[in-house]
Amino acid sequence: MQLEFKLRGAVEREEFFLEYQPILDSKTGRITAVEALLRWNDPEKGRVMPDSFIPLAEDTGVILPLGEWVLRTACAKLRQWQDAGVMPVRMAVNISGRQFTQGDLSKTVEDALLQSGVHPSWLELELTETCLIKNVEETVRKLCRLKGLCVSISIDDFGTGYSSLQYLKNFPIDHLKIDRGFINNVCELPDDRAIVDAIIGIAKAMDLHVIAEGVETRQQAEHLMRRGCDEFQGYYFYRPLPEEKLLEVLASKA
Ligand code: G
Ligand code: G
Ligand code: MN
Ligand code: NA
Repeated sequence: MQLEFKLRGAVEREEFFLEYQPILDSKTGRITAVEALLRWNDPEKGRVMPDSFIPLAEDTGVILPLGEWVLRTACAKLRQWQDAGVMPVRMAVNISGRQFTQGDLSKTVEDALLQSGVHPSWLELELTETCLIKNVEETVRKLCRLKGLCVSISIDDFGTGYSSLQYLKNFPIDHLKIDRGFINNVCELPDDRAIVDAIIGIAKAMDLHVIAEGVETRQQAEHLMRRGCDEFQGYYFYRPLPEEKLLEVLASKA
């Protein structure tokens, strides 16, 4: 309760900020996207990571105004960078279950795009399997409305939820992000290697773009590239970066 109260106030006081983790094209090594990752600058405790407040924000509904702040800020930053002539990248934003099922997500996304003037094709929404599978018909309607805005849709942490192939076929999705739990030991464990191969195979068959998360070694990157993975994200390449650092990196690559 105490924390809930603090969290609500923190949204109003704008105590949050975003970090950005680059995502690279596996063939060219160019940065094609960044994932926006939320941090809370708590005046008492300092920097707080999302795992310690997102679950509570979800339970209490604070995630709705907070998620709106993330979308507005991510789009505003994209616009600012584009105006400054920074190398263009997609911006991937994490959407929590409650934002998708309960909030009017397409309205929030549309407003953030209109306010910033960013072209929708630069915005990518990361949804999890668990949030999509709750009410499949409603999900298809919601996804179609979002796709109508021309944003792209990813399934985040793929492989950890229900992974129903039926819905993959019916949902208008653009990217699959393979959960980092499978990438961790992809070079050592035959089971994990087989799972990753299967996910890449399914994605190719359905014309989806595949992103490997949590790539931590060169061996993993080389293996995944040989298997046809399209994009990489992970500590081997970049950790989540503060805005300043990201802009330096993008400037050095342009
Ligand atoms: O940044 P870090 O790896 O600590 O993120 C931990 C978790 O928090 C991840 O599962 C990530 O998806 C989630 N997360 C990070 N930023 C956001 C956000 O803006 N909104 C939501 N809903 N989840 C986020
Ligand atoms: O659930 P989601 O995929 O949104 O989680 C993103 C989280 O994964 C971020 O908190 C980010 O810090 C973390 N992350 C990104 N790359 C790596 C990596 O290579 N290794 C590990 N352990 N975590 C990573
Ligand atoms: Mn994510
Ligand atoms: Na993920």
